[in-house]
Amino acid sequence: MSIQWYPGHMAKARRALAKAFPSQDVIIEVLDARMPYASSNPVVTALRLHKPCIKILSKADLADPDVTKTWIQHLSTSEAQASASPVGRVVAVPSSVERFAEIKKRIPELCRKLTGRSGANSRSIRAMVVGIPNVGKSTLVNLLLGRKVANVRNEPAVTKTEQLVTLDGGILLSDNPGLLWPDISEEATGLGLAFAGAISEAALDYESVARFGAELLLVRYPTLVMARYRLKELPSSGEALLMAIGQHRGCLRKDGVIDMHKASDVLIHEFRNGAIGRISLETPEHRLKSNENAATEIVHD
Ligand SMILES: Nc1nc2c(ncn2[C@@H]2O[C@H](COP(=O)(O)OP(=O)(O)OP(=O)(O)O)[C@@H](O)[C@H]2O)c(=O)[nH]1
Ligand SMILES: [Mg+2]
Repeated sequence: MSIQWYPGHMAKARRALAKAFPSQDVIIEVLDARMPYASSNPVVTALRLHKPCIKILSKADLADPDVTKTWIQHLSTSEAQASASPVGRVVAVPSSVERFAEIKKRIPELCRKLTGRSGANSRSIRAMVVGIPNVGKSTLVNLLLGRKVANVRNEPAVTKTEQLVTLDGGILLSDNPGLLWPDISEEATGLGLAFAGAISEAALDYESVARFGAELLLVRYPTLVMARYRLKELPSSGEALLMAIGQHRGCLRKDGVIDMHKASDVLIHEFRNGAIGRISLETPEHRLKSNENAATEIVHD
């Protein structure tokens, strides 16, 4: 499946990003802690080049804490590595509701450290908050500012235009519309983004997204799934899990057949709000492996 979802405002946002990047000192890329690789926009990586970057792993309260730790190590580069690395200096930081006080202090400090500017000099620092839709960019901007200036809602494409704010200490921060890339060609990436809520529901086949999520959960978190839906044995497929959820929750059509759309809705929403448990959809190891497999397939072709 190739998700072609690139509405007009996103094409405009991409052009704005390309124009604004050169004048920025720090890029703050907000990723989804449950899938930092799938939520990392290749357009941002390509435009950022060597500019210092803070990668915020947002919604870490919903992700598996051990997996988040491995992502933080995997994504961060030391000063020594940065000079030799094509991605430059990256500091990855987990963000979640319970860490908000720490984040409010740490991000301005990191902006000063990464740019080497402190005191009055830090007044001129420009930092740009970017990332996929619905990942928590505006929440972060409001948090850093200490009051609500940006609209926050649990749906993609809430922020439509760039919004500039000045933090205490003078850092100029910009909030931006969520950005996807024109052709999400890797199936697992598109379905993962959809499962987590970054792609508008109107652009998806809801049941395929739920089946994809169900299969992943069965492999990665069978115990959580069995406990949540009070299952005695593990369903043999994503489809079977959705049927079991439908049965457990009484999602039935008038003719008594399980309503797969409703069952899909239950799974998707309970994953998104953390009711099933703290779940990470990908680990650095599994991503590295799937990249190796893709490379091998290309060689064999
Ligand atoms: N659980 C949890 N939810 C969060 C966190 N940060 C943001 N959210 C929620 O995620 C949803 C989207 O937040 P926004 O800040 O509007 O996301 P955005 O990236 O600005 O979205 P767009 O402007 O649509 O691109 C809201 O329901 C927030 O409350 C977090 O750390 N943990
Ligand atoms: Mg926003």
